Amino acid sequence: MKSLLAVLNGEKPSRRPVWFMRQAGRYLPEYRAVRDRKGGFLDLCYDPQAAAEVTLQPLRRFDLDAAIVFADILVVPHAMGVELAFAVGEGPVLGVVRDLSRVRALKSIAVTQQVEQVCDTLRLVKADLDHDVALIGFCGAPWTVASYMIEGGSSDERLLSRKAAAEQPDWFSALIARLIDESVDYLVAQAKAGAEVVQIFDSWAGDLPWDLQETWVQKPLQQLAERFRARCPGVPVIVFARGAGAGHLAIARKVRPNAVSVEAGLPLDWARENLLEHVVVQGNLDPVVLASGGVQMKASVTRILRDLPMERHIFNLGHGIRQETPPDHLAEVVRLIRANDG
Ligand code: 1CP
Repeated sequence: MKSLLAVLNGEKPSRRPVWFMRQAGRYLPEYRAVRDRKGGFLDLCYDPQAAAEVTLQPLRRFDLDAAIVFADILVVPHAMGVELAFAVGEGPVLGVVRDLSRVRALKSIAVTQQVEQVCDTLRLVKADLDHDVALIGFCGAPWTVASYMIEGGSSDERLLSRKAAAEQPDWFSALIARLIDESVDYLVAQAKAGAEVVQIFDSWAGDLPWDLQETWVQKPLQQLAERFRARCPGVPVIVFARGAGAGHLAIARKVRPNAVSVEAGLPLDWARENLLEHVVVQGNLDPVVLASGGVQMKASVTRILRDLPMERHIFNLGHGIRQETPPDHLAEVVRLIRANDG
């Protein structure tokens, strides 16, 4: 069985599975070449041939255990009818959703071209994948995706979103509910198109105080995961609630994913003692340490390998790869992991 699937199913893998969040992207010259040829990031996302090509690029360089479909968490709002553009050198720019009439105008993603194109990418990648590499589909979590819709793009503090979570106006609850519905359908579509695992990215989970995390992070994740599992039993779920800290334990218990992905700041001895009896742990090399390389990178990798057993761990980063990362550093990390497999 593929190592990633073995670990997620509670079985002993033949080696420690490893993949990297944002493993396809701008740190790879071959990615930049394809993106430039396609004219931009969104054109690349919605061109299944090109998206399949960049999905497979990191697999050609590194001995990895998973491919993650090349798309973005903002495909869901885009398919729901929200305007979306990626300005050169800047982050995403979205049409703002901040009242009930805008929430009511959101469409169902079921038959959109955007979703169809991501599914076509999955089918193309699946047909080309080595037999021991697993294919991951993904979506953003309701809280994180809502924050982009409320702010109209990236934002340092996400204050409008955090105020909405605190004040709980009708439109905010309605927006979260709509995102749960559409994200379930989106993940089911990806599983049907060949995704063998799905990951839910809640990159801004750590923005909220504890009681509001229960309401706007944990509960939506729980509903999303339960409804997905009911329709796709047997497809493992990984939840990345970045910055949840000790909250990863509540997520493990309530959301009951197969694995939780943890940020670089989470002590892995704590994770071993508290999380491993409930879930597999994924993570958590710091992306800045990966970009720096050298002695510290080696020390960090060695410590992660020591702290978590191979049959309950998926090696990954604490957040996505940074653009300035030399690809050689990933190759070295993979070598260190393989040398430890024994
Ligand atoms: O310039 C470029 O080529 C675009 C850079 C880029 C890439 C490579 C963006 C824009 N998205 C992606 C792909 C992507 N995004 C993937 C698939 C590729 C892979 O993992 O190999 C995935 C899983 C994502 C997920 C994603 N997009 C997240 C969650 C993970 C995280 O990093 O926290 C988020 C928050 C986004 C939004 C997004 N997409 C892109 C940008 C610049 C942003 C904003 C990020 C921010 O606000 O800080």
